[in-house]
Formats: sequence, C-alpha cells, structure tokens
Amino acid sequence: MPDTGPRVRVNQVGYLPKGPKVGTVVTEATDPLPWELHNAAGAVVARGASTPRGLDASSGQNVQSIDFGAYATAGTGYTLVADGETSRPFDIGSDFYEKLRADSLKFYYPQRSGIAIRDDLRPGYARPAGHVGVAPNKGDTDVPCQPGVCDYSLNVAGGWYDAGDHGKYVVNGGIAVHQVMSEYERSVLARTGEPWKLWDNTLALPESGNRVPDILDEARWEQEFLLKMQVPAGQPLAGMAHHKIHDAAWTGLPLLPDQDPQPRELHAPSTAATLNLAATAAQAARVFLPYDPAFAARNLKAAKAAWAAAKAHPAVYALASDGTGGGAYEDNNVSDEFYWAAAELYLSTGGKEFKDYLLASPLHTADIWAPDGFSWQSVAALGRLDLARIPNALPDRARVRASVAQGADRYLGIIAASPYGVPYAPAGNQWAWGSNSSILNNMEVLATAYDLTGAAKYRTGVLESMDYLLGRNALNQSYVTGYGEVNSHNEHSRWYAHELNADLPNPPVGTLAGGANSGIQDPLAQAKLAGCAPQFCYIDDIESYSTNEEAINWNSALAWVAGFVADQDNG
Ligand code: 9MR
Repeated sequence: MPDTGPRVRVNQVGYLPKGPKVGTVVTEATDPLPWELHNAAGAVVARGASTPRGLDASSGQNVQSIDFGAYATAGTGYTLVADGETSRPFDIGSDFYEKLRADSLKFYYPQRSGIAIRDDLRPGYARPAGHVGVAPNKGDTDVPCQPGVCDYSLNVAGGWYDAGDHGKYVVNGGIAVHQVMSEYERSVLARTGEPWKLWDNTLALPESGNRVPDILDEARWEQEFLLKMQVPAGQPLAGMAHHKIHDAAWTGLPLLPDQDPQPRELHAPSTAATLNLAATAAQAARVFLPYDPAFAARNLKAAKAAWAAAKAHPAVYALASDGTGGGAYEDNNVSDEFYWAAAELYLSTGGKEFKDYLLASPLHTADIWAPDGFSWQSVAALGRLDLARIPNALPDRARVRASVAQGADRYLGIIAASPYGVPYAPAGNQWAWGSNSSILNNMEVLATAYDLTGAAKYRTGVLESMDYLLGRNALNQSYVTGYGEVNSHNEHSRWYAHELNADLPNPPVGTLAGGANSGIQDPLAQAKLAGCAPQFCYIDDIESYSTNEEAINWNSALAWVAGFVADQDNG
C-alpha cells in the first residue's frame, strides 16, 4: 500500500462558497464521528458529525462522509479534522476554477504538431516545430500510406499530438476537438455561461489578438489537420478519412517531437474516422461561420463529402491489430458515429436527409447513458447532448432534452451509491484506461442537465464529483498538474519527460492524468500495482502509460467541465 497521507480527504483545490462541500474520512469506525473545520489560523469555524457510508468497493476502504456545505466563507488554508487526522489544506473560493478553465485549454498549444512553441507564450515550454520535414524528422508534410493502402502521399502537418506519443488519430482528435468547440457553444448558449471568459486574448496563443475567441483558434489548429486527413477527390475511397498517421515503430522516452527519426505512415481510411470528420467539420461549419465564412464553408463541404463516403462505405473498420508504432483506436460498431455525424449535420444544415436519418436511428430513442460514460469509441451521447443543447426543429426535441435529464439522474444514483461519491460504475468494477475522462464525461451529462433544467441537484452532482479528481479519493491526490497540494505531475509524455531528463519540463499546469485503470497494461504498473483495488491502480510515474498518460481527449473533458464549474461561482 502506498503512503496516502492523512485519512481525511478533501478537494485539495477548493470548494465554491455557494456549492456543496463534502469531505471523506477513511476509518475503521462505523458510528458517526465528530468533525471540525479549521481556518488558516487554526480556529474552529464549524463542527458536526460525519455520515457512515460503509465499504467502498472501488478502494476496499470503509469511509464516512463529512458535509460542511453550510459553511460559506471564502478563504484559504482551511483544514478538516476528524478521527485524529487533519486533511490537506484547501480553499473556499472560485478563482482557482477560473484559472483551471484557462489552464485546461492552454494545455493544447504546447501539444501542437507542426509549429514551434514560443517561450514568450509558454515560459519553460519552448521547443522546435515537430514533424515539419526537418531532419531527423521524416516530416508530416508528405506522408505516404502504409504499403498496399494507397499510392499517394498527403500533407498532414499540424494538428495536436494525441497524447504522450507523436501519433495523430482522427477518432481521438474528433472527440477532443468536438469537446473544445462544444465548450465554446455551451458557454454561448447556457443560462449561466460566461462566454467572454473564452474570448480573444484569453489563452496566450500565437493567434491571440486576431478577434477570434482563443478557444476557437486552438480548435482550428486541430480541425485543419482533420480536414487534411480526407482522401482527395479522384482517389479510391474519396471523401473518407484516413484513420491515423503515426510512426512506423514505437519510440522510447524521452524524445522531443522534432527529434523523432521514424518514418511516418498514413493508415487506411475507416468509416469511424470518416464520420468523426463529418461530425466535427459540420460543427466547425456553424461555430466558425461568424468569424471566417470561407473556413466554415470549407468544413461544410468536407462534412457532406465525408457523410456521403461513409454511407457508401459503411463498414470499413479500424482493427485492434493495427497497433504497431501507434494506438489502434479500433472500432467495429459505427452506428453511434453515424448518429453523431447526422446530428451535427442536421444542426448545421437543417437538412431533411439528416433529420430523417436521426428519427429512424434506434440510437435516437435508446438509453445511451452508460454507467462508464461515453468515449472516443462510443459517441452517441455527443449527438444526443448537442441535439438537446443546440436549438433545432426536431419534432421530438422535448423528449431529447428530457432524455439528458434521465441520463443525469442515473449518474446521480451512481454518486449516491458510491461511498466516495464518484459518478462512474463500470461493469464488474473494472476501471478503464483513462477513467478520469469517463468520470468527467458523465459530469458533462450532469452539467448539461443543469443547463437544460436549472435543477440544483445536477449542479451539486458536478461539483461533488469534481472533488474526486482534485483529491477526495483513495490516493489523497489531485489528478490535475499544479492543482492541489499533492498532484500528478509525471504524466507519460515523450517531451514532458522531466522525470528522465532534468532539462525537460513536467507537463504544464492544467494537465489531466489518465487515472486509475484496473487493467494496468504497462510493465511498471504491473510490477508495482498487482492486485490493486480500482482506485489504487494508478501511479504518478512517467513510465506508467496505462494509468498516467496525458491525452487530448482527456483534457477536453476536463476543460469542458472546468468551464461549466467556473460559471457556477455566481450562485
Ligand atoms: O485512450 C485509449 C484507451 O481507451 C485504450 O484502451 C488504449 C489502448 O488501446 O489506448 C488509449 O489511447 C492511447 C493511444 O492508443 C495512443 N496514444 C496515447 C493514448 C492514451 O493512452
């Protein structure tokens, strides 16, 4: 067992003054325990008795919860005391969530491929452009297909590196850029949104000052890449999208992007990638329309071509076996990708074809709110959430909106049944690779239900769930770099490899670690964590790629939720 510090667990970053405040004490006691809230001077400012919650299956711990929500005075350096133990310190306030809104999005700029990272914009993170054709890189400006896949090459420079590797994968880029654009759309539309917080000059980007919201400048860097992955007109499978582009063989750590000597290869097109392109390009068409109508039109054209190509080739699957030199991102069920793409195309065009497709799809009325959340492989919820959130003329829109609240009610039930209060209940208690993103994606459903209904229980559910990610958990640590007294900061990455080379930085503040993963698929985790209860299947070591990587689709979930939470400081 690792040393996890004091047995009283809190959100080590902080609690909103007008939000729920829950702590957790790990204890043998089964009767309620007295607790005290101390301010920074050590004075007792609140007290009460804890609530026994019983044995937590995700940690193997007996726990009790401490509700100090009635205390609402902003300040720093609070601690919670119970059972002879004092928690790590925390704040009551909201500034930290405003900072997290920006930091979780600032993560993307130094994740960019094809551009030098400027030190004036990210002090300590400057590095040369990766994969622009300068030796030893083979470059992404002229990438051939894998042998036998096609006989052309494409300029696919740019985009975001997927994670701690140098690969670029359309399905994972798809969900990530969608969630970033969706954070923007939510903020503009939501009752409690503060869209100006995402406006120009908010993220310190090369594009800042161009009168376009910085969040959209960042999204565009990825969307331009996704467009480049489309099979050109005149070629076999024209209109489809190549599934991915990455190294021919896996590389080791550390390795800066510009130092990667591996040949780069385009992998075969897939229906899943094609529909990710259709969905994100359709979304980009409406999101960018006020800022750059030509870019919007280019996206709409690509989206329609991708949709037609997917209809013509509906079952071209990416295989699990294609995992040499990069992730497989396999998927052999694309009904959910069709549904999501149809939803985005309908929302941007109002077209009858897309409306008819949606209304005929079994997924349109199915219960799609899985206890383990949506993911890059399972995207029906992305369509449903947008059909609920974004104004449209669907005849059953009221039912669509109600279905989001039904999903959110399921996640509230999961929180209530979880002694730590985590909105995540994977089958067989097997926590997945990237579980932190699954938790955040369920929080996005809760948050959307709050935006749609105004029912306080959903807001409470989101805010209490945030505690798990920021320290109220079995390991007593925050999973966001730079947030919380003890936080993940050695995430697996080839260039944030400070643990291996002191000249390199740790990941930037606001980087989310993948999180507890029952599968522990990497050798380091297998050596150190064998037999772990789910919450203990995590180690903040750069070698543990299956529990501790950083990734664009995980930070997009964090950013989306951080934006929502930052908007809640008004009440
Ligand atoms: O996030 C992906 C997870 O759902 C899969 O189970 C796992 C194994 O296939 O791959 C994860 O994605 C990784 C990708 O394959 C390569 N780049 C890093 C990604 C995050 O670990």
